[in-house]
Amino acid sequence: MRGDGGSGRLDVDVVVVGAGFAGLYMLHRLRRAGLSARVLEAGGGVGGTWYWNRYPGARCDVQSLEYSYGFDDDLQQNWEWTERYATQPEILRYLEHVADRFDLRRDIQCDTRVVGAAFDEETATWAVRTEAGERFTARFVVAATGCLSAANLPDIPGRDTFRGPTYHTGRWPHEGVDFSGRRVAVIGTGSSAVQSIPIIAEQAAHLTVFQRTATYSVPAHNEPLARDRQAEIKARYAKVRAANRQSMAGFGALSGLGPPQHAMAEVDAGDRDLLLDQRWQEGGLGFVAVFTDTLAQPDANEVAAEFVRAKIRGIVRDPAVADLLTPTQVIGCKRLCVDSGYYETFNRPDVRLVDISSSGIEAITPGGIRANGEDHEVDVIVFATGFDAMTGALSRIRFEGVGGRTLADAWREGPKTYLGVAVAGFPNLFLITGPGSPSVLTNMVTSIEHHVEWITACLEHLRGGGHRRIEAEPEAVDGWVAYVNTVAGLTLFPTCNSWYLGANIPGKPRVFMPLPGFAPYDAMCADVAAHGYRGFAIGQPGAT
Ligand code: N01
Repeated sequence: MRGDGGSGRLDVDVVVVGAGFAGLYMLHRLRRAGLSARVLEAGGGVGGTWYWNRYPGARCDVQSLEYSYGFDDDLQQNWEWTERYATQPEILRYLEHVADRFDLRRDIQCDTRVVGAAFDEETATWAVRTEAGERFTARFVVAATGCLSAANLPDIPGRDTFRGPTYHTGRWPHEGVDFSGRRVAVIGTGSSAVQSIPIIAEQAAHLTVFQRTATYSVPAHNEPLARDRQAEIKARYAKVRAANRQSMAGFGALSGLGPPQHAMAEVDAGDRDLLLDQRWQEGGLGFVAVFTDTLAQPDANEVAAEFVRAKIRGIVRDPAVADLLTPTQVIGCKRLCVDSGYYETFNRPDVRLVDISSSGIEAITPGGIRANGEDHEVDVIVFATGFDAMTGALSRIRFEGVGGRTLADAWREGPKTYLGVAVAGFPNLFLITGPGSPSVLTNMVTSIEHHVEWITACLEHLRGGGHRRIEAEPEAVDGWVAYVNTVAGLTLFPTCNSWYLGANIPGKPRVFMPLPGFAPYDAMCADVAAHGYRGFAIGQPGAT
């Protein structure tokens, strides 16, 4: 299977980079289409996000019965989920089961980090390089690299002088971490922090949380999944999956409350709290679906935001701490968090919240963290500081397209794609859930299945026509980037410093990267395919 250093002979039809939800399903579909493939995975096993993110409390914010593959009815009928929201170990077991069930492992090479890929215009092939110096030649490359896989470890002065252990939530040690008797610092208050803080607080001698921006969190109301509830959903699984595929976010079919019915202004003031309370009681990400315009109209958003702020003030006993925990930005602008006892944790006498909103962390010292002129002595630091989202994993690979231009250069002012799957100047390269697609604003599994199926159909189309080359046209890319900006501009998403905008990474161009709305998007992709892959140049130049 190993490459021969560029003689033009193909090792495989397709190299897939990454063996998470996207890479596993991509491999399965490629095989079924009769194409040969090799999956190259940096991790020591399959699972992607669920291989790396082993921090305490890690679980999915989308319900298990929705956050799972729908492509195989036997699989979805046979697999038994144990909780409403699955834990990281359970999701990893599921993905390992999928790898075994479909005999995928023989084409997956783990511990193999892809560092570069160069397109050869003469042969219309990619030469893929790994960190260990292996080379693979393939007609196509599919980047199944994940939207949230490049960990962001902020460059805080003195970071490497700390004398105790440090951990990033997205690179958690497999053997786990014992916090008992330790003084722990957590930096960050996004989803990973919100999930891990209550559990770390239970174990640690003392916990200090460093908060730059207060976060909105809605209760998960996680619980064991009753057998009869699971059986009832499985009996109508096809309908559940179909409903999610026609929804804005790729999930929500299990909600007893359904999609939003009314704009905020259409609801009597007295009924608004009732609707909000129903969503709060149901819990989870569906909270923002309370009004049709929660994410579009400032007034509607403020009503939902103020409801959560009142909840925070009701839960947190110390008014000064409650104040610090109360967010001021638009709700849903940064990804909503889902928790089990997050705000309650700050009622513990052994937990302290440190506000670093005005001047950040001054320094990490050998003995702890300095902020606001105060030294906080700690034994362990947990970086819950997120990811270089959507573009980070791609830009860490040196993709060289037509004329040797790198992807990093092509995206210097922000990512530019067509449909979120293709890039002008990078023929035969496909992105799964790339920037410009709904991806992180949806149930990732719904978006992944959609892209994998679309890419597979495209490859079959090329083979049917005897074509060896496909490339997004620059005009199509420009049109798509403009469209994504227009849609994002109709929402409140661009109004805060979120990772959706790249705002968490110093120097990263500020561009709203995902496209809001799954349902109209999938129809647009189908339309492009139905019109002979409109916006793509197929079979030229040089190679048909
Ligand atoms: O990362 P984040 P995450 N100094 O970027 C702070 C998905 N996910 O790993 O908001 C001090 O959300 C940063 O502060 P600010 C989900 O899509 C899903 O928690 O930038 N602080 C923020 O508080 C999620 O959105 C699930 O001001 C710094 C935090 O660190 C995404 O992954 C679970 C800092 C980072 O929060 C990322 O979540 C977990 C600095 N220099 C994650 N730099 C489930 O489905 C950053 N921060 C369960």
